[in-house]
Amino acid sequence: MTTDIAQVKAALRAQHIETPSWAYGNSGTRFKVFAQEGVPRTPQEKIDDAAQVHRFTGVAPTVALHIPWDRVEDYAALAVYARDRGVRVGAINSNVFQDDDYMLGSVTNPDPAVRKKALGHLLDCVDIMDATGSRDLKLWFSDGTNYPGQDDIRARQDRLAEALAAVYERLGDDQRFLLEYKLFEPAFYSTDVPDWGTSYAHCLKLGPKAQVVVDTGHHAPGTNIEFIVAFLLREGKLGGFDFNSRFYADDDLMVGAADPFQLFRIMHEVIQGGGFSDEIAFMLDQCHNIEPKIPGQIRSVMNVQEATAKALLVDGEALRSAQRAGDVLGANAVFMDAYNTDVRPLLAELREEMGLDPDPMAAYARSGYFEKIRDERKDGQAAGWGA
Ligand code: LRH
Ligand code: MN
Repeated sequence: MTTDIAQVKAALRAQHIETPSWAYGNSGTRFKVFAQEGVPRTPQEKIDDAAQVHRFTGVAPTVALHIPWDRVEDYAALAVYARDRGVRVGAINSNVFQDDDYMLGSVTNPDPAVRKKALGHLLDCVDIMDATGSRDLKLWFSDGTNYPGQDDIRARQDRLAEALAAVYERLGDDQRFLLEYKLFEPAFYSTDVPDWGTSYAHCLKLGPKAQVVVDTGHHAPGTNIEFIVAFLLREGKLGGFDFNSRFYADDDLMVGAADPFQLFRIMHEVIQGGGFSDEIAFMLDQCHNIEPKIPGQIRSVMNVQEATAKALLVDGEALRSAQRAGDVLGANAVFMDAYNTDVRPLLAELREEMGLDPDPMAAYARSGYFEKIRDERKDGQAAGWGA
């Protein structure tokens, strides 16, 4: 049975990809941060740039904030500022990885005073969600150790569980937290939330407002990420994605750039698992260290659209009947036919039907927006990963 293109277009039109405020600021590695022209200096200017990505793609209506990188006096006013530019404030990202006190950990630190301080920040982030109307609090902990024996692995899990329970308690009925895991870095011996299983176990104990977020750059090489996605969806515990791609470690490159086939396989499991809904937050978490920021985000959104369109074109009936028949090559062929389909004409057509330019990259380049911000943002401190 051929796939209903109208249905595919309807799904793509309803897609919602969240861009991260920090992708518009300067970023780099421990070796160097290459500053770029026209980089935003304030959370408001980051929102202006995020609004451009939505203007040209039509599917990026929210922007995630990171606290304190996006600290403002009045978060409700910031939410209005965003709405006036056609976007909304999305997930609030906590940051307990840059303060001197967190050298030996934040919520897992041996020192109860440091744990109290870290928890205080997490609870402040929920206050911010109340002001911005955000549903999601994204929790990533850099907590871990560098040498065996440095601290008690079990005791650190007790401390983590205590903090998560306190945050869970504070969440409103329509709010949830997404617990992110990461194999390593900045800790190089043990990380307190190193893998999906640890995040899943903590979230399961707490309840429905605690979900797992899958950052596609946070796994050991060779990990079958789509298996994790399928499993968490089946458990009703997949809260969202931090999309990016990597060749080696947490490279935070453009999603789909390093491994477009993996992104397709992930989106296939999302669709198979009924995850193509607002219950799953599709967020980008990237750093454009050497490429222009706004075009980098537009290209990334297009990469997610292309992988999603290909996954929506999988002939489900043919696939299931080949699978039931044990027809290994047949099933794989159905899968690869969708992946090898050039969906760019379909997406260009869809953009035109949405009243958008079929080529968002060219349209942005022609818009003169970059030249405008380059001239406007000459003075002042460009935003980056510093508070
Ligand atoms: C950690 C991480 C986390 C964010 C940070 C910007 O590596 O993926 O999601 O807080 O990047
Ligand atoms: Mn992330």
